[in-house]
Amino acid sequence: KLRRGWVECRHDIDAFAPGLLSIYESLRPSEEHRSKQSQLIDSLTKSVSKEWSNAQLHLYGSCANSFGTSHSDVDVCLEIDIGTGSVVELLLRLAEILRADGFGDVEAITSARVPIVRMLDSGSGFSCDICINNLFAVANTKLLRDYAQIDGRLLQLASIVKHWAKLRGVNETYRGTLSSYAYVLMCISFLQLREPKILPCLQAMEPTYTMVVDDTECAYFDEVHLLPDFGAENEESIPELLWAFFHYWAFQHDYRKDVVSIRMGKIISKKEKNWTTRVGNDRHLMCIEDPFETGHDLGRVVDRQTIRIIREEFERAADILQHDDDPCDTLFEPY
Ligand code: 3AT
Ligand code: MG
Repeated sequence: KLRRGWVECRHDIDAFAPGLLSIYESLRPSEEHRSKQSQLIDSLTKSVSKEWSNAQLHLYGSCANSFGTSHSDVDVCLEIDIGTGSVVELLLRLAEILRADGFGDVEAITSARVPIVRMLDSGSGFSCDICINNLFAVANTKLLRDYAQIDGRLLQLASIVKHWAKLRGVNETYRGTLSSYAYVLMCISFLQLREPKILPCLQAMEPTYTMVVDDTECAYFDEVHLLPDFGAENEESIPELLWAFFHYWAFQHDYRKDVVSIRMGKIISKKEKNWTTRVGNDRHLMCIEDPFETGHDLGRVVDRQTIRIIREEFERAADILQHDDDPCDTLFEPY
């Protein structure tokens, strides 16, 4: 396949701004959606505190990191001192309690990498995952939310990319493609690397926020209201950025050497991370470093076959945005 070098995007690409922005608007959760979500959290809190008075519920994932859509599930983390008990026992007990309190379709999924209780709230129709003491997720949720406040284009770009990934079937970790969280990190990194920059690197700045999780310090500059015009010098539009994002991942990212790192605000190398050889199931074919769990590669789920599928999707998307007359339709055609 021909690898293209530096290409300019088409001159009329801004014509697609209204179409793309209306897709973004249609994805935003409604007021009703939000209020149903908080009702669900309230009833969950009641059920949980009856049994464990010292427990705390945290929302994480897209219902709290501002990258949520009307299709997103509700992710909840139960923070609790489990003492000598086990997470699995606790989840089984939690499932019992929720069933007794009338929640529907309650299921404890204890064999997953992150064991959870999953349930369907019949009132709202929401699917809800509850995990125990996964405080890294709570910390990275806040980091993503803070990045989203700096420049509105992050939220627009990432929502459109997530939507694209869902419809094109490349947002399924159990099948070897990437999580929503990975796509948001890819968007943040991409905007940190624009010239002029659209986003800063918050972890490279003087920390104003610190949360310690499992002896790891999660620290960064969180006073983002002090950076209101950070990206203003860069005037790139959403269609330009979306095209450049896909173009980067299709033709410019060096899959053999590069690691995307929002922690460093730049591309780092597999060599310096020691991610050059396969260890166990971690193949490191496409590397996205977690900002706090830095040994964790969000691309580790990707294998030889799925990396081909993902890259073909990036190429397809870049091509459509470059050449198609009606990219807003074609781009999101279900695969
Ligand atoms: P959706 O809108 O639900 O698709 P989301 O942002 O809720 O997007 P996920 O449901 O994939 O994303 O994940 C929920 C949160 O869990 C996001 C992030 O805070 C955390 N998380 C997900 N995957 C990982 C991971 N591999 N390592 C660390 N944290 C993760
Ligand atoms: Mg979610």
